Formats: sequence, structure tokens, C-alpha cells
Amino acid sequence: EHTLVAKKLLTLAIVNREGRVLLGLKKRGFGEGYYNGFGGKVEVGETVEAAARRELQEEAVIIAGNIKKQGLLTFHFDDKPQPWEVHVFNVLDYNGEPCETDEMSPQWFSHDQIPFDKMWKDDEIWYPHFLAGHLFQGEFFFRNTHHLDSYNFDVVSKL
Ligand code: 6OG
Repeated sequence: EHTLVAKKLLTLAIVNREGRVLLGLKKRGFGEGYYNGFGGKVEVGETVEAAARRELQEEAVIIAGNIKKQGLLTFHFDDKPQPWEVHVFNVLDYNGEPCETDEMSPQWFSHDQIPFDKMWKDDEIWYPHFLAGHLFQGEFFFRNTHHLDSYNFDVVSKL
């Protein structure tokens, strides 16, 4: 007998403007207490890019202009059945003012002051490449949700 375990698709949008990134302190749910980009689950019938724009609007109240897909991250958790596939977007411009929502409290960080000690463990591996404009792919294996056991990571020429 076979068990089909589909991947769960998610988005992560990071606004990157004038030497700073916009992150949100997650107020509830998965990753509570961590700074992260804005994102969430792709809905049925929605493109990944549309989901990235929708989640950015829902969580930070800004409308994305040009966005560039830069990364594809797969997270394996020993305590979850399905891997998570997270598509990472660089938001090059936007309209509106970032606002606090039920989910996120937004804050700007200069590139040399990103709070990696309050972020998911994979972030310090791929942010330098994200900030340098590289395209990248990675696979990360987590134990007990938060402990990063091992990973593979590559800069790629296309996604
Ligand atoms: P909601 O539960 O809010 O979607 N996410 C991760 N981001 C990073 N940087 N590292 C991880 O390592 C992550 N796991 C999940 C994807 C969850 C949001 O959190 C991101 C989504 O943007 C394990 O719907």
C-alpha cells in the first residue's frame, strides 16, 4: 500500500528596499515570537505569486509592485507528515504603509542588523544570498520543530 504525502505550499515575501528589509514579529501561530517575512499557505486555484501578494497584504497591509522569486526552500519536520515547500519572493517596491496586524508587527532592519537570534535557524544560511540577489534552493531538516539537524543548500541559475 502507498501513502501519498503531498507537499504543503507556502510563500514568504521579504521587502528589500534601500539597504533594509521589512520583517514582522509573528504574534501568533506557527513561528510565534520569531521575526520573519510575510507569507502563508497557497490556496486551491491560486498561483504562488498571487498567494505571496495576498499574504503580504493581509499581514503587513501593503500592496506589492514588482516582485522577484528568488528562493525555493523545503522544510522537513520530524513531527509533521508533509514537507513544506516555501517560495521566497523579494518585494522590490510596494504601495501603502506597513501596519501592525493581528498576525505581525512590522519592523525595518538594516542588512547588517538582521535579528538572526530571533529567527528560524535556516535564515542565517540563505539571507546572505537573498540580499546579494542570488537565486537559491535549499532543503532543511528540523527536529522538534525548532532544531536544525542538517541541510543542503545551493545557489542556482534558474528556479
Ligand atoms: P502561516 O502559518 O503564517 O505560514 N516558514 C518559515 N520561514 C522561515 N524563514 N523558516 C522556516 O523554517 C519556516 N517555516 C515556515 C512560511 C507560515 C509562514 O512561515 C514561513 C510562511 O510564510 C522552518 O500561514
